[in-house]
Amino acid sequence: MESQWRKEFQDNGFIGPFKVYEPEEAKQMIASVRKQNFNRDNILFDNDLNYDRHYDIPELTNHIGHPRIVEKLRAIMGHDILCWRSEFFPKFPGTPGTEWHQVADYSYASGTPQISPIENHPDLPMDITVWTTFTEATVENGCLRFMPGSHKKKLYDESKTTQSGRNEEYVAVEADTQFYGYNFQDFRVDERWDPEKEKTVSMVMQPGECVIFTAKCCHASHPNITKRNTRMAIASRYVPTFMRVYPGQSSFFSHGANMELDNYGAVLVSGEDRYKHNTLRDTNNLGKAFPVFGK
Ligand SMILES: O=C(O)CCC(=O)C(=O)O
Repeated sequence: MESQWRKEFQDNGFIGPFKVYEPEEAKQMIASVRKQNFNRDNILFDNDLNYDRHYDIPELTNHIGHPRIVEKLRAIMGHDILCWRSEFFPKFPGTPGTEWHQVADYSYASGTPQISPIENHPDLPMDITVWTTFTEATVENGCLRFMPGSHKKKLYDESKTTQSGRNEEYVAVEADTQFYGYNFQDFRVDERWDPEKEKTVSMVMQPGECVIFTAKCCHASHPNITKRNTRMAIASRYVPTFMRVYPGQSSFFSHGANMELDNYGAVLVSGEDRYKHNTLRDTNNLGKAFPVFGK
C-alpha cells in the first residue's frame, strides 16, 4: 500500500481522497471549530487570516497529527515530519473559484521564501498539503481541481514581481481577486498559457475526507454557485525536518496580514528532529500536547 501511495503521488502530484473522520464526526467537529473561532483569547496570530489555529483550538491540535494522515505522509515524505502551518479554507455561496496556482516556497506572498531546504533530496517532496473537508466538496460548492503531473513543470514563477497582494493592507478574503488578494496569473512563466486548456481533475469529496498534494501540482477550485451550501476545509502543511521554516525571519507578511513569529514553533508530528534548525513547539497555547505518530 505504501509504495502504491508513493508511486501515485510521484506520478500525479496528489493522492486521495482518504477518509479521516466519519461524515457525522466531521460535521460536529467543524461546528465546534467554528464556535471556538470567535474566541481569540489564546490565538497565535491575532488577525483575520486564521493561520495556525491548531495552537488554540484543541480539535485542530489533534487533527494536524491524526494517525490516518501521518501514516500516508510517512509513505511519501519519510518519517521525520513537521507540521509548519494550518489554514482555514471556507468557500461561501456565491464566491469565485480559487484561481490556478503552483507554489514551491511560498515566496509569492511577500517575495521571501517561507520554507527552504538545507540539503538536496530530489526523491522527497519539500512540502505537502493535506486538505481536509468538513462539509461535502462538490463541483457546485467549490471542490478542488488538480492538473495531474504539473508538479514536474515550472508553470508559475513566484519570484516574479506583481502589482497585487504583496505588502498591501488587508484585502478582504476573495473581495477582489480569485487568490485571496493576489492575482496568481501574474506569476505565469508563459503569459500566453491558459490553464483551462489543460487536462484537469475535479476532486469531489465527502465530509471527513482529505486529499494530499504537493502545492507544486497546479491546483484551483470551482466557484461556489450554490445559494446556501458553504464548503469548509482546513489545510495542514508539512515539511521534512531538513527544511527550514521562515528562515531568518521574526515575522512574515501574507494575504494582507502580518504574522509575528515570537511564539511560533513548527510541530513534530512524526519521527525525530536531527537538524535542530527550527524552533519547535510540543504543546499548544492551552498547554495541551500535540500528538506524535506512534507515541
Ligand atoms: O480551498 C481552496 O479553494 C484552495 C486551497 C489551496 O489552494 C491550498 O490548500 O493550497
